[in-house]
Amino acid sequence: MEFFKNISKIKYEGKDSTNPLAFKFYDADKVVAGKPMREHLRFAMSYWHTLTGEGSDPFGTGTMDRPWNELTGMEKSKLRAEVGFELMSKLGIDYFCFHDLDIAPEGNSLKEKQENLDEMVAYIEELMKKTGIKCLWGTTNAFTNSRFMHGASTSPNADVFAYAAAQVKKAMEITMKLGGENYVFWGGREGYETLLNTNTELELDNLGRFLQMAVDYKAKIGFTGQLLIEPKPKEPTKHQYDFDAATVMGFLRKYNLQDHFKLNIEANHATLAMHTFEHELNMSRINGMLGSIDANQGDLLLGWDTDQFPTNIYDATAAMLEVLRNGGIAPGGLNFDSKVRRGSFELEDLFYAYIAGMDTFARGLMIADEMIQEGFFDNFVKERYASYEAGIGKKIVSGEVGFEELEAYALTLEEIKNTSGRQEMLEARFNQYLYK
Ligand code: XUL
Ligand code: CO
Repeated sequence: MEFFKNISKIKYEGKDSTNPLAFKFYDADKVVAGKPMREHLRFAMSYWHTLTGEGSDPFGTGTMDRPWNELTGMEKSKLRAEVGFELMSKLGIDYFCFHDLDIAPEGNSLKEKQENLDEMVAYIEELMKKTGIKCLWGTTNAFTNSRFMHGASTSPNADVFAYAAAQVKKAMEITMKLGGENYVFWGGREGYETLLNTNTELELDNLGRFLQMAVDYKAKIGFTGQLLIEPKPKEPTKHQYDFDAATVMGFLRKYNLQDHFKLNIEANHATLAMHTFEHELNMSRINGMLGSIDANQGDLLLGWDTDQFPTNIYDATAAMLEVLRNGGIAPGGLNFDSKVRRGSFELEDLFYAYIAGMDTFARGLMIADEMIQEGFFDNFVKERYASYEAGIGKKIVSGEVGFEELEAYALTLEEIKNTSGRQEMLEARFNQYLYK
């Protein structure tokens, strides 16, 4: 059955096209920096926002007009899958990401949930075969059900820890079955509200134990996907343990897990942590930990996770500079952890949203490539640190000197000369690339 009857495969028509159902910049097979755009960007559909999001908010019920609205149970899950695969095929999106709870109903027991998942995995496998669409990552939802009110692996209740473990075990198995290239841990409710009722030390140790169990089980079943942690500073809890990239990397080192995980950086989580998106990507990259990207954007006037489709080319360019400097993002990709606005309730709005997001990152990729080719910014930075390439700077970097030698050297200095950081000149130059 075809659900988007009036929409055919979205084509690239170039930047002057006025057709809202065409790409202006994303030309999947066009080679940029040595490989096709689709291989740089590895776009993925988020199953949750796209297929299970209803458009409800704290003040109102769902608004989304969806063909499955009247259905329940497995029937609803199957229809969602079919619509999702048609959407991806028509948009030319090669991957999807999912939580276990997105693809199958929870059922009345853990056993029933597992059976529902098995049935839906078989169903989705067929759709994958038919369309050639692949799984970028899977994860578990250990935050919606009320049993997770105090967290999952950081819950004060050991039964909840055990239940969450059973969920991750199954979610990892089905991700493997679907050929998932990564498995994500986003900290759900792993955080706390008040120290008056919280043993943070035990909770963090338990989180470390839980992730070690995941590493062990991954090895046991021979799952070869990359494990990813997705930092977020707040929401739903006041203090999320996986605050930002730096916090997560420190945590992983403390529990000796650093070789088994990389980071899934989400743009709106970065801005909630008062960082730029590119800061989080950069911190991950320079530590060899950049694994994947949840591409969205927040509203800087609001303090919560609005998960909007990304349309800001400035930010996308800065992000793609980091991705290119990382030598790419595979086996990770660029998942649109983004949802249409509550008022954009029609099915075709999903197309406009994905087209906007895909074009934004395609344009960002092209501009970032040009910047790297021309080398203006790289040369500026290299020049700025030139004092470390000779003389005393070289000795500092190579570890040849300590405080005593540096004091002796400093005593010989008559004048210290600095040069301008030229921030405004650089920002103007950045704009010139954007508006070419
Ligand atoms: C929540 C969030 C999640 C993760 C997957 O803020 O970003 O959707 O990406 O659990
Ligand atoms: Co996310």
